[in-house]
Amino acid sequence: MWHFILINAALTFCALGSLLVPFGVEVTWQSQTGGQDFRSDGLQRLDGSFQFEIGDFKALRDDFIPTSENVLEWQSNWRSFGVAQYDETLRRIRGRCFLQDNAVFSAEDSIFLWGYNVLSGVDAEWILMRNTEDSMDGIEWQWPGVGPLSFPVAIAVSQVASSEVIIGEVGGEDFQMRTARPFALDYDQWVQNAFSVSQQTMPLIVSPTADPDSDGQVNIIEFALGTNPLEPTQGVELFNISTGVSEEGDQVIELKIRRPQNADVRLDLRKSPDLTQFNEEQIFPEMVQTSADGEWLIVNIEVEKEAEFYRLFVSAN
Ligand SMILES: [Ca+2]
Repeated sequence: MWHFILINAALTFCALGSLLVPFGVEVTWQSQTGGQDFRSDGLQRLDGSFQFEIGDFKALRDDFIPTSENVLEWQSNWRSFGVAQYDETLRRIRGRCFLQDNAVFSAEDSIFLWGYNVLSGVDAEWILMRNTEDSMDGIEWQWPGVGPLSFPVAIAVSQVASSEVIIGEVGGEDFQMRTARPFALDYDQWVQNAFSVSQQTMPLIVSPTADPDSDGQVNIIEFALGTNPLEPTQGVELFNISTGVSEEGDQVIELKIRRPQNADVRLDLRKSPDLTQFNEEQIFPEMVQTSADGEWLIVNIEVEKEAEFYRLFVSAN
């Protein structure tokens, strides 16, 4: 058992920080070993594809409140202090972060623990915990107010080492957490989030083929990319094409299509001999490539003729 003594402990390691480490403090954050930690189905245990970040949502502004309905906006507002991979052997997370001061642990500020799996886009899941200010004993950490699941989890600074943040279950002995599936927006929901009420009545602004910010990306593509349809976006493309050579020495064209993460959108790649007729058969990607700028679906096309045409259909599901 431990007690929630976050505020006192925060004061303690503030003093430690100023005495021992003049320019900052290292904070260890971890959950208890042997946690009962499950994916959203409540059956599969968390595995090493999950990573957790400790941080806050103040990258862009001070008053952003994450909910399950604005998941699309989390990344751009997120300020990460540290990352840790879930240890599936010990069934815990444990990370260290180095902070210039411990103000983020004060009662006035909310820091968050954000977990998500990094391997699969369609099967992506997340969990988000934050501190609340309504406990007399300290700051408890709970799910955001709006969420598909309500599993209370708590976080506290350990009494043993004042620079250690422990995550545990409220009112129970075993730590337990369970992830949620991401909120995949459909087109109408995206329109409601992206445009003002008056704009939503104007088809020239909100239709899937409109391009109100004149950046060349129509709304359905902005939806698939998760970009802002009212601010021109540079350098984020739905697909790109490059040439290469296959293992057999043949010339190939590599088509990379960005995999939509949180948009309920359908992508169909079709081949055409003349840009008039398009084959019924959909071309499926051969692999998924994960890189720093996201996940890409890869299609390798062998060059058989002087010219071949392909068209990528993007439609709302
Ligand atoms: Ca646009």
